[in-house]
Amino acid sequence: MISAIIFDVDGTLAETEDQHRLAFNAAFEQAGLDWHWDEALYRELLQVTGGKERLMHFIATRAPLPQAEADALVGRLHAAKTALYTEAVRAGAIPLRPGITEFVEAAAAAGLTLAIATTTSLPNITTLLESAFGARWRALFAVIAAGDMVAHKKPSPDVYQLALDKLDLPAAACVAIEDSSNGVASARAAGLRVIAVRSLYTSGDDLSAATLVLADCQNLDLALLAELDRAGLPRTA
Ligand code: XBP
Ligand code: MG
Repeated sequence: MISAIIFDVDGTLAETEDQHRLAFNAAFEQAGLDWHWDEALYRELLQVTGGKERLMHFIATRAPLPQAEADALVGRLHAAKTALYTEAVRAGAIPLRPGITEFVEAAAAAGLTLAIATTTSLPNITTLLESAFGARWRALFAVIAAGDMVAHKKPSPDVYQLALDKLDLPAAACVAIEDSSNGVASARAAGLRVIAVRSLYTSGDDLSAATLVLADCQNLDLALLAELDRAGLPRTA
C-alpha cells in the first residue's frame, strides 16, 4: 500500500526552470559577464542537474578557466543566483502548477505522508513552499531531501534514498512524482514507482522508464495511487 508521496520540485510542483534561467542571467550581468543562456541553450544545459554543476559544465565546455578560478566563480555566481531566484519566488513569480494544490491537500487529508526529493537548493524549496502554502508547509511536508544533502545529484538515486531513509519507509510504500528523465531515473534507481508529468523544459525527455506518464498535473488523482498498487497498469504517453 502506498502511504507516502515523494515530490520533485522543479518542473513538477511548479514550472520554475525559466525563473532559474532568468536568475542565472541576472547573476552573470551583476558579475559583469557577457554570458547569456537562452531557452534553447538552457534546455540543453538542464541535462546537467544542479545549478553549481550546470555552471561548472558551462565553464568547462564553453568558457574555460583555471580550476581554482572556476571554483570561486561558480560559488559566487550560484550564491547570487539563489538570492535573485528566491527574491522572485517571494514576490510571487512562481505559482504551483494547476492541480498540485488540490492533489497535495487531498493527499494530506487522506493521511498520506508528503515528502520532497529534489536537486535544487534548500532555500529555493522552502521559499516556494512558503509562498504557496504559507507557514502550513511545514505541517504538510514531513521530509525534505535536497540537492546539497547528498553526494551525487539525480540521476543518481541518492536523494530519493535519503528521502526514504528520513521517511523510514521502504520504496514499495511510496510513489515519486517527477517531470524529467534524470528524475525518473533517480527514483527508479531507488526502487520507486514513478508517476511522470510532462513539463515545459522536459517536454522532449524520454519518460518511458516511469510507471505512468501524465500530460499534466491536473490528471494527478489519489485514485491513481490505488491503480498503481494493482499489477499490470498500462503506460500512457
Ligand atoms: C532541477 C535542477 C535544479 C535547478 C536549479 O532538477 O536541476 O538544479 O535547475 O537549482 P530536478 P540549484 O527537478 O530533477 O530536481 O541552482 O539550486 O541547484
Ligand atoms: Mg524536475
